[in-house]
Formats: sequence, C-alpha cells, structure tokens
Amino acid sequence: MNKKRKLALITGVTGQDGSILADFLLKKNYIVHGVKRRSSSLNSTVRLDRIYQDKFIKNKSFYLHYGDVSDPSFCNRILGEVKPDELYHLAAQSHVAISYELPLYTASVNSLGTLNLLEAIRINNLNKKTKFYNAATSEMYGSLKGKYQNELTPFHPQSPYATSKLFSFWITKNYRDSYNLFASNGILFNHESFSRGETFVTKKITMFIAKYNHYKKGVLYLGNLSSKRDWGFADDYIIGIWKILQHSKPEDFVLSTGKSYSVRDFLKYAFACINIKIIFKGKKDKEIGIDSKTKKVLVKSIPYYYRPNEVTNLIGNNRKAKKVLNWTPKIKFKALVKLMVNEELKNFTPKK
Ligand code: NAP
Ligand code: F7E
Repeated sequence: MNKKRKLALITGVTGQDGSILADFLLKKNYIVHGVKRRSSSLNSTVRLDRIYQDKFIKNKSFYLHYGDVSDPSFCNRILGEVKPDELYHLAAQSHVAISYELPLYTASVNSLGTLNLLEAIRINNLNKKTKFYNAATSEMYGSLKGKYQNELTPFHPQSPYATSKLFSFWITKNYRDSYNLFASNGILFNHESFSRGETFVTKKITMFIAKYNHYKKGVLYLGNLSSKRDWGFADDYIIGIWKILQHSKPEDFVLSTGKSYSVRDFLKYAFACINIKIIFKGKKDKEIGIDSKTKKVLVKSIPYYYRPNEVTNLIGNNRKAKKVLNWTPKIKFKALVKLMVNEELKNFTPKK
C-alpha cells in the first residue's frame, strides 16, 4: 500500500537554507510548498532552478506561492489552503549588520512574521496537524561568556536582529506551552555553503578569491577580522532541522560544530586554496592582509564594515542534538572553506 506523502510548507524557500531544505525534502518524497516574495527580477528564485517545476504540470511535487510573512491575511490563507504536516519557518531579514539600518522592518518581519504563522495555525485549527519549526539563532546569546553556549545558556541579544529573533523564539515556546502545539526552535550557529547570500562574510571572501584567482588584482574590504564564529556546513544543518521535527516531542535544540574560528582564519585557509600565503599586519580597522610572496595588499579592514555592537565569539555545545536526535555535523571548518572556495572557482565566469 502507498504511504501518504507528507506535505511541507517552507517560508524563506528562496534563501540558502530554504532552497537546500526543499531539495532535501523532495528527495524524501515530500510534497513541498514554498513561499516566495514578489520581486522585480526572476533572479530571486535562482537557488531553486534545479528543482523548479512549471506551473502547468499536473500532480507536481514542488509548488511556489507568492506571499510575505509580515502579512497576517496571507499567513492565514496559505495555512488554510496547504494544511501542511510540517511548517518550516525560515523567512527573515537575516543580516545582522543590516538590522541596525532597518530595525523596525527587521522586527516586523522576524518577530511578527513568526507570530502571524503561529496564529494562522491556531485560527485554522491545525494545532494537532501542523508541526512548526522556528529558525532561531546563536546571535540571541550575544558574545560568549563561559566556555560555550547550549540550550540552558541565558540570552543576551546584541543587535536588532538578535532581539527580533528572541521574540520569535519565546513566542514559539509560548504557543507550544499554551496551545499544545508541536512547535520547536532550532538555535542554529552559523552555517554556510555556496548558496550563502553574497554579503555574508564567508561568501564575500570565497567570491573574492575566485575573482582574484582570475584577474590577479583587487582588494577585499572587510570589517572585524578578529571576530570568531562556530561555522558549519549548511547541508549538515538542514538534516538537523528536519530531525527536530521528526522527534517524538517538541523541544529546542542547539545545532553547532563546537569549534570557533576567526574571520582571519577563514581568510588564511581560503587564500591557501589558491596557493597564496596571506600574512596580517596592523590592528583592528587598520589591519591588512598581504600576499607573502608578491607583497600585494589583498585585504583591508575598514570601519565601514564594523557593527555598532560586535558579537566577538560564539561556540555552541551540540550535546543535546547529538544524544537526542543522533545529529552530528560531518564537515569541519577547513573542509568547509575548501569546499566553498572550490565551488566558487568551478562556477566563476569572467566578465566579457
Ligand atoms: P537567507 O538566505 O537570508 O534567506 C532568507 C529567506 O527569507 C529568503 O528566502 C527571503 O526571501 C525570505 N524572506 C525575507 N523576508 C521575508 C518576508 N517578509 N516574507 C517572506 N519571505 C521573506 O537566510 P538563511 O541563511 O537561509 O537562513 C534561514 C533562516 O535561519 C533565517 O530565519 C535566519 O535568520 C536563520 N538563521 C540562519 C543562520 C545561518 O547561519 N544561515 C543561523 C541561524 C539562524 P528573498 O529571497 O526574497 O530575500
Ligand atoms: O558575519 C564579521 C562580522 O554577516 C560573521 C546570519 O546567518 O549567522 C549569520 O550572522 C562575522 C561577524 O554572519 C565582514 O562582523 C567581518 O562577526 O557572515 P556574517 P553573522 O553576523 O554571524 C547568524 C548565526 C545568523 O543568525 C544570521 O542570520 O564576520 N565580518 N567583515 C563581516 N561580516 C560581513 N557580513 N561582512 C564583512 O565585510
């Protein structure tokens, strides 16, 4: 007998995590519905090109809907129409630096967007049917105080982004406790891939490397090179997200690698992939990175990319996810850097 196919709804399907998750769920035989925002350019769905299915195909597995999570009427309608078994809420204004420029917008999308979806589950009486995943973040902790951060570490958000996500974390927990919803938070530390947005530091560095490798010129302008993050590979984290909703009960989980490296470390390993040994001189926003052989300046730290309140270091303890979900990230830091640089080199097309 055929098993009934599971229905998933993904907000933020056009982003890094959403696009990888959609692919992952389709391979698991889910029917996947994704929410995309209206944009003046078709480029916004570029990460979905390999799984896109034409509108007029019957009985397809992948559907896209126009929508915006800050619009409550949309959230109510889409939940009522799709009635998903699993709702993965990944949509967000996800850039920490930009959240200082657009704090109200960030709060309205990240905080109220989550509440709109939770309310839509409740209004449509889907409490018993729809499992809800909320994309929480290590940024909620603020800078590392002890050895590492886990599910019991107090939060100390340091940016409008982190604070907006703290609301969405707690409202998810409130709905779980008040309405018996299967609603879980994944507290994810930085995870990267070739699909990372171009203004996040790992993608910015790896794109520069591919360009520099071809043209042998240019300088990469960055912010704080001393800042440390617990960086993992996005594909590993998508498996964790899925496992969080397959668990027997709703709970919150940290997904991390347990190791942290600086932006400077990332640069060192990334340049080594194109056989450049980079050495650093100077301090803070006067620091530069130089090619040890040619003495060319490759990297400059400039005040423009510094944040008003930098989170200096994050390290996650993933013991709970390992024990309860049997989740472990496979790709370590050096392998991640190599993987991202190689993918960038492979996809680089010089401008005519
Ligand atoms: P991303 O690449 O920036 O993707 C964000 C997605 O949200 C995009 O699809 C974006 O659509 C969509 N979106 C933004 N505002 C929206 C709105 N008002 N209505 C509907 N959709 C909207 O982010 P990501 O790296 O995949 O991260 C996914 C989620 O995990 C985010 O919530 C992020 O805050 C959180 N998170 C990420 C990390 C990480 O390291 N990647 C770590 C912890 C938590 P457009 O394509 O149209 O912009
Ligand atoms: O910065 C430093 C910057 O913007 C990483 C999001 O997915 O992960 C991400 O947030 C570090 C920071 O990521 C530049 O100051 C130096 O210390 O790549 P990022 P993020 O801020 O850690 C968390 C977990 C999320 O939840 C977010 O959604 O790198 N840095 N120079 C720079 N960062 C950027 N973007 N650009 C620079 O030029």
